[in-house]
Amino acid sequence: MYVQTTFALALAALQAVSTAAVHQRDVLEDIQKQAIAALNKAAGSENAPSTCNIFNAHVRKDWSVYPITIHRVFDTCALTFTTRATMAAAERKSYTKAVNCLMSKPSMLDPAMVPGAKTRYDDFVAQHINQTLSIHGTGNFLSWHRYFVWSYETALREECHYQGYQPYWNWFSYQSNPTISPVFDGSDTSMSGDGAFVAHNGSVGGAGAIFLPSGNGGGCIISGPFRNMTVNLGPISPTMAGETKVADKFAWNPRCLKRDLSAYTAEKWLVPNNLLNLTTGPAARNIETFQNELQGRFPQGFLGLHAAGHFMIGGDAGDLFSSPSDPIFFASRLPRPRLVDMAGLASIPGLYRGWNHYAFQQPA
Ligand SMILES: [Cu+2]
Repeated sequence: MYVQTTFALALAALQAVSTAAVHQRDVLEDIQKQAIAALNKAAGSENAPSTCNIFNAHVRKDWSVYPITIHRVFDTCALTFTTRATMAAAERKSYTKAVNCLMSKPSMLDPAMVPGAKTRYDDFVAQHINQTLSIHGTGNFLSWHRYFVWSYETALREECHYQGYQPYWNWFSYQSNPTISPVFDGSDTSMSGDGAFVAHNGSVGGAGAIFLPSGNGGGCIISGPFRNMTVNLGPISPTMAGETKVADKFAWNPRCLKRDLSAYTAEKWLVPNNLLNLTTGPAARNIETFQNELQGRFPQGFLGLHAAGHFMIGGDAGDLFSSPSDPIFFASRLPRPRLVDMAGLASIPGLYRGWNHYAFQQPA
């Protein structure tokens, strides 16, 4: 098939590039160029979807650099992509303003059932908490989170007049120092910075199997748009040393948002070799190996890209249940569908059945 042949050639070329060379840019860019070409080709075919295609798909932009992003949303318009679309400062501010707006609106949940949900933002945290045990380590892990992000994006747009789409945080940038990333530099155009320094003995990830040393934070966020944010739910499964579990999973536990940004986690697991393994290497052989590699092999000390994304942020983001308490959660979900889409195009037979007929739709 044309697409597979094209990808085979592109991937062979990509794998021949040294890690050091690809590290300087978006490591999926070469694969993605092929994907966009294939999408254009599909869009011109008689089987192209008429209601959602490369011409009318929503654009989700990268917060900072490495601007090419391609992924899709699960619901109405099935394809979402960006092409050299980096968020301008004003766009970043309008996004964080909308998130703060969601945090200022009252919860729509029944307070008798979820007493800790005080705001509309909390409703999303509560939803994740409620379903945690059936949406992680399971076959619906990726599709559920895709839908979750779409729901949140829709709430920002419809309830808080946000004009844009959910921004994307590229895991594979600023690994050696996330605090200087435009995402985390603490400026007014960031997603807020690190937590204040609080001496503590690291965190434990990988279902308690993997020790992660402390970064330079650990305390409350003190800069950027979310510096005054109140977290109402959790922690339910705290991972940072010194944190105490809340009595009930829906209890009200108002406190500041904490982070402990970690270069250790990013440099160890969010690296090109792991990414290539998932998209073109042995892990892309089938959906089972893909999911296992993405979600980690904890007994072997391999945190995996998903958990590494959580622990690059640390603090509240390390909690399996209440991690959406940190607003970066939603931007942090987007590298995964992007990886799935690339792997689906490149390596995993049947992940997207019948390319010409379904063009990026998931298998039933
Ligand atoms: Cu989750």
